Amino acid sequence: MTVTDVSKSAAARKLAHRIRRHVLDMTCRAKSSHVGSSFSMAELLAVLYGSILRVDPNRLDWEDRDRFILSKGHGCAGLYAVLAERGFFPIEWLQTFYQNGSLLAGHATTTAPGVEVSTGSLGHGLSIGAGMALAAKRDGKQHRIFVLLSDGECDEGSIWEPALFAPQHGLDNLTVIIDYNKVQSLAAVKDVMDLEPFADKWRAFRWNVKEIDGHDVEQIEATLSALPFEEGRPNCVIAHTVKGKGVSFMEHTVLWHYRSPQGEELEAALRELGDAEE
Ligand SMILES: Cc1ncc(C[n+]2csc(CCOP(=O)(O)OP(=O)(O)O)c2C)c(N)n1
Repeated sequence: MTVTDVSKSAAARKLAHRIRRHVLDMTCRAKSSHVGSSFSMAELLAVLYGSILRVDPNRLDWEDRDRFILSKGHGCAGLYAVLAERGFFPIEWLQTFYQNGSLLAGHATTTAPGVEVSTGSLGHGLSIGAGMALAAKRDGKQHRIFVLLSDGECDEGSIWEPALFAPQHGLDNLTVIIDYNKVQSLAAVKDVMDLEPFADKWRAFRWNVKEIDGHDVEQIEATLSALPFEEGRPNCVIAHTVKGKGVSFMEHTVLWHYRSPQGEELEAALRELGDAEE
């Protein structure tokens, strides 16, 4: 590993930490949540926005920018946090999250600068991303499309239709990343609609699949830097994660899918996460 790699990883870890601190503050202030959903993808967002995505906060309509779609739009607190950190809008705006009149709505909404697609009705981001990827190919463009799905989301919407469509059209400019935290809103994924053998399903649909630890910034960086994995095939990254990652009593729990951290629980979470500047 080079010195640059080490400092890149340290920066990604720090950014993930700052995302979690913002999300805790935002969901407490708004008395709303999806805190666990944001925590499970903090490292994925940190690496994507830290070093992978070719985006420019000063040129929102740059035609050749990469497109990122947070299909699991209920996790928008994490997305808004990373966009603010990357300078798409002032950090102070995060304090308005989920409040009347705010540009930062309770599900990912394009009123927030940098949000490409409004999402929240689960199961649609991959269809939109596949369409964008096909359009980019036909226009001879080099930009890439990234779609972040949640695992429970794969039970619904139109996930499996673009899963068929993308290989048919050789969309190697399309990458689906799945935040596989094994917990959905009311129960464990395996008890509601088991996805296993999950990687084999995507392979059977002719995607090139990599499985990674979704909290290991070096693995995320190495994997997403190697895109496309294979010419002519769409890319699938199954990121094994922990719902609520970073705060022990939130980890792996259904309770913290939608619970606002308040009082002693907030204090305890803050103690565990530690200082945002460290
Ligand atoms: C079409 C649709 N149905 C139901 C919901 C309500 N809902 C919100 S989050 C969620 C599931 C959350 O679990 P998962 O998809 O695994 O996401 P995670 O938060 O664990 O990343 C559901 C069913 C929705 N947003 N959209």
